[in-house]
Amino acid sequence: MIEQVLELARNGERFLVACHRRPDADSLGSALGLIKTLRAIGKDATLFMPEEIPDSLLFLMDGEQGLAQIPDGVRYDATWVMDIAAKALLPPGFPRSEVTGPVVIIDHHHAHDDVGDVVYRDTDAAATGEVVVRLIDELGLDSLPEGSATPLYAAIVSDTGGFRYATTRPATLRLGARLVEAGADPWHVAYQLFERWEPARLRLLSAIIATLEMAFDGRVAIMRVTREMLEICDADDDMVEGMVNYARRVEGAEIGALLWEWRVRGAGGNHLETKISLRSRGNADVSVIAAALNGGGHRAAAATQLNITIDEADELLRTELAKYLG
Ligand SMILES: [Mn+2]
Repeated sequence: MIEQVLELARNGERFLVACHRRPDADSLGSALGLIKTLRAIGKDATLFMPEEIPDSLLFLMDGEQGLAQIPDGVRYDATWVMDIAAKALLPPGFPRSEVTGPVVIIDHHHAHDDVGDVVYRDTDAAATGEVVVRLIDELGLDSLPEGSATPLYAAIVSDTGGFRYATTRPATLRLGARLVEAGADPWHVAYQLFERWEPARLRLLSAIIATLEMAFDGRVAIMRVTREMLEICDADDDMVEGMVNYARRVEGAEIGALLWEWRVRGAGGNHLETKISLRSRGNADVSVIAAALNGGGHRAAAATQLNITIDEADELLRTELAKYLG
């Protein structure tokens, strides 16, 4: 499978590189790392970015400009989509296949559907950024491409929670060292990703923590965030990212859950849906619970989005938790 991907990279001339919907540091860092790599082997590579990039990730762009829309008549030899597990997570306005050429998936998610024409997915990798480094090495580049160290380091730091999660292997740490040797600055990246909260985000954290409820004899910690809470805190949806991890922190809780009232902007006007984010401390496999609720993800982190109210989602979640926990 990697041979097919390498061949595509070598034989094509003009590539588009995209992230999953609502890009995170792994998706965007991998995309930028791949773009620098493709350029290093003499190819033309462009970032497709139809969505606004969260403030905390802007430092990764480093002068790179994303295309929000593909100009008329442009055709690509292939389009790479980074860190994507499901068709539903393709970015909004993802171009038609005549424009994209073959869609190449570079990913590391265990739970996934059959998105993409060519797939290179390493479910042992801690981050898609790690998979990109493998591509760099397999392409025979003798050093990491100029400008790739910081985005790839950020991808790995983000998906391993700062080299803390169980996905962190000796190879992950060695790769971190290699990227730092190549110029990535650990504090700069950690500061941008984790240590730069606006006051509104802290207010939101406080409001979310106030909703904390222990269920199933303390085995599950459940929190929620509503549109009203976001409004009162003057916070936006990007600030909710990662809040679910606070539920996992509760001593004794095997599973942390965050119910998130989510505004969907559609042609027929706005309506509210509910996202459920799940985290496991280690033993529970939350991707099973997410899958039962029409979602997906990893063993330790999974999510779903349901077209029901937050109270209905809460009830449904508890039903599935009861089944899972027995
Ligand atoms: Mn990832």
